[in-house]
Amino acid sequence: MLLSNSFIPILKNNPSEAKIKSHQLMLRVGMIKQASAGIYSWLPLGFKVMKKIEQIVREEQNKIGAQEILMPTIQSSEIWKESGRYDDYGEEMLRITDRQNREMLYGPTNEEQVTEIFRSSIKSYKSLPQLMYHIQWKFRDEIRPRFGIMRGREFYMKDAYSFDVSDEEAFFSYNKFFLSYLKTFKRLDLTAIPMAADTGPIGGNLSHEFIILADTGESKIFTDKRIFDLNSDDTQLEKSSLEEMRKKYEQFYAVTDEKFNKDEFEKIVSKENQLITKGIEVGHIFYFGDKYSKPMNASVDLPGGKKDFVKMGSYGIGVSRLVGAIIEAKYDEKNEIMKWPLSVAPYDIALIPMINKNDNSALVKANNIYSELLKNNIDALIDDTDENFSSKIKKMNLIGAPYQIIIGKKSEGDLLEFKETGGETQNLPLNKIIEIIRQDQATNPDQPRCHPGRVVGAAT
Ligand code: 5CA
Repeated sequence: MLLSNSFIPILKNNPSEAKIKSHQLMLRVGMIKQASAGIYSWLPLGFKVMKKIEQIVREEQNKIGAQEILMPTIQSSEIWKESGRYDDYGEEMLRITDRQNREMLYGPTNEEQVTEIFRSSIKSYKSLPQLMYHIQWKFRDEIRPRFGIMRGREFYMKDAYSFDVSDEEAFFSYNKFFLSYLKTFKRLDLTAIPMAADTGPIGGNLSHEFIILADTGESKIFTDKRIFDLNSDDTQLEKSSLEEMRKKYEQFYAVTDEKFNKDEFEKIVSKENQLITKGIEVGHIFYFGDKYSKPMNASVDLPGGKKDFVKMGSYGIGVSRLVGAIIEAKYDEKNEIMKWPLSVAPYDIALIPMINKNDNSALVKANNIYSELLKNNIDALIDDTDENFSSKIKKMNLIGAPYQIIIGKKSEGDLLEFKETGGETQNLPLNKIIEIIRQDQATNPDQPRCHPGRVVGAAT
């Protein structure tokens, strides 16, 4: 893609209304544009990143056997009256009346809708478990929308729901999502810590928030540092292995402030292992048994002939929030350098030719490199504008493709000036560069790579 053809409206300076670095960068490089308070349009750069995150989330859901559906954004109030949440949800719910005077609402979450789908078809334990998810816009009329898409009113969420015959089976489902979340965040190059959490308006008594550390996060956390050394790499998708994995995490104290108890913390965690800091909640999982199935009468036949209400859990990931969370984790604000993880980068590599008025050769060379990269499934952005070199570099550092090639006087012959964004320059031939990027891609093999936009072969 040529920069001159892209809609990437970059601002010269940091927008003054943005208080945290993710919001600053997203406005600065034109990833989003505010439509009204807490509501945003997603422009090409931001949209591309969000869609790549969505795809990773989707693949990891599919791996645990969750089935993708799509429920509407607009729901009928009837089902919410059945569950009893229509009144409880309060002013965060955006209520709408249609022309027949029916009470509708813009869904803040989908427990009721999915329970209604389930109960109309599934009648027997034999069809269980069922795991279903969708990735859909939500609306919550947050009293204080802030930090851009981090706490929006409209936001994009992956929400999944599990249906099981017993508590034991339901914990198995819960643990599958627990593992799936650890793997999802790892593929996004984030360390997310599962923390015991309150259940709020979703309900139930078992819940974990997945938190990434960030000074600008809205969640206060209290934890044993050693939890950061854990990983879930050896976990198998079967009951005992998953239980073991969850126990491994739960052995360490890790809670958000709603669950915090100072005496307990100081008693359980040695001084040197105590960590009190802030973080961003990127996912939240809940087990709530028959909280919805009972009032909504979603029951199944059991093996012995009796009936029981199905046992449910729900599992959310803030897909749009993750765009900001990755920036909070990766953006070097001081030097104004963003380096996206390759798995979600809007472009894999930036080509920066030094063009002057009467010599087009660097751009021709950039186009040839572009075609070669494309053949290898590497998606490049060429800065074909005639701005000066330092402002080109500045711009590309903000856009954040994880690799850069500078095509200037020095790149005569086979060797190119190549670097990881923000890193040291190396002089390498193109085939070696391709090898490095291909290797990086291979650490994330499921990700479909190239989104070539407009092919530039014809440019001169
Ligand atoms: N039904 C449950 C699980 S599917 C649920 O709604 N959980 S939640 O309320 O915790 O939301 C799930 C995730 O959505 C959160 O962990 C957070 O990452 C994201 N999220 C929640 N509210 C917002 C918001 N206002 N703006 C952006 N992301 C949000």
